[in-house]
Amino acid sequence: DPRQPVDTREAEDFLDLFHRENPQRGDVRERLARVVDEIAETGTYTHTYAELVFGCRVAWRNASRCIGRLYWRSLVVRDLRKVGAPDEIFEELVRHLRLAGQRERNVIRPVISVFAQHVPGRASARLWNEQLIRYAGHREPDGLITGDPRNTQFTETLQQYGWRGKPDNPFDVLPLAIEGPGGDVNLYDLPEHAVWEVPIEHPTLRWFAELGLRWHAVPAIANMRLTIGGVDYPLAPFNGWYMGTEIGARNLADPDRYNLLPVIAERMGLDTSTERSLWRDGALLELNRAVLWSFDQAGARISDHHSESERFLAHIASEERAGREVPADWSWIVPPMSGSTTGVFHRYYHEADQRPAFYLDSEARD
Ligand code: HEM
Ligand code: NRG
Repeated sequence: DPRQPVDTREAEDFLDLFHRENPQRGDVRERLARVVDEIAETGTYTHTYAELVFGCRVAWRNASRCIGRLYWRSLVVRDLRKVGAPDEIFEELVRHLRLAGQRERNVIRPVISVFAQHVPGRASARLWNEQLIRYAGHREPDGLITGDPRNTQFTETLQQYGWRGKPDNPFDVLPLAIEGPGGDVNLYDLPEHAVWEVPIEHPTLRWFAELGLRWHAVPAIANMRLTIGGVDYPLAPFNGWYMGTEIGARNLADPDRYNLLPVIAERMGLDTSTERSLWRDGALLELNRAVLWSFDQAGARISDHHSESERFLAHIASEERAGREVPADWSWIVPPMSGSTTGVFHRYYHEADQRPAFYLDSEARD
């Protein structure tokens, strides 16, 4: 219920955690007493900047599907809690992308932008996009899809609001759809300078570039609700950098995404008449080598699944030294190719739903 006041116990749990891990912040009881008063008066409370930063970093630390958590302390937190108008939100999302992916310096940094918190009984602006950068799925008259089939429905929704895009471009960047608190919807095209893209080529297979593949350098998830100490932040897009398999073993390879393995296997001259030639596996390998090589060429940070697995195991070890268990979901942590060649495959994990956290917003449009 969006009119429910903040749960005081959740606020207490969070403030306890914050003060336990940051003893220099003084006595929790004083702060808690003021927060309880604020909730009684207004139904919610306002985090201090230090609480907000800590809350965002711990939400990442608690993301049980994320293999990239070793660097949770380095998350850059942008405090945009005063920003609520669609035009200003768009401007700040462009700034987020510019700060997160700095093409001229070959830098990708983990960043989160935290917009206005939810206030009981009050509507706030919403972003409909799943990620800040996604490619359209244009349905052609014959039913085939140009682009990313994952986004076909969302593309059609945008078309109902007058967007056209470039229907022959399989990598047609979608506009941002921002719904104001009054229910009006505004579409915004991202400027080119905010969208860093990497053309995909292969280190030895010359024909690979002819496939015309590309992917964006920065994955920026925009449809997850951040919850800290009972307070919800419905708009808090965040990004890190890619692990190669997300692009090479899923986005470009899945049968219901770009489905490129048959095309690549054909070009490689593999025997696609029988599964036992392992043509899918052969094509998958070369596609993933191409993704890593191309991002390296472009100076766009990307991790490979072997190194990222080792880093994640190091993260577990360092968290355990700090007296904390690491919640993790095996089925998301294990990479989608060559699972058993990575260390993360050969063990089980602590499964727990800990807060602060990111949750998929079930109200997000698709
Ligand atoms: C999921 C890697 C940064 C939060 C994932 C996944 C990977 C990954 C491989 C699984 C995605 C999938 O299978 O679709 C990384 C890497 C990062 C990074 C290499 C580099 C720094 C971050 C940051 C945050 C974050 C900065 C938040 C502040 C999450 C969350 C999920 C996730 C919430 C689950 C998404 C879902 O449920 O759909 N990450 N991540 N990650 N990551 Fe990270
Ligand atoms: N698989 C999705 C992105 C999910 C999150 N992955 C990250 N997150 N690397 C895709 O676009 O392929 N991150 O914040 O870096």
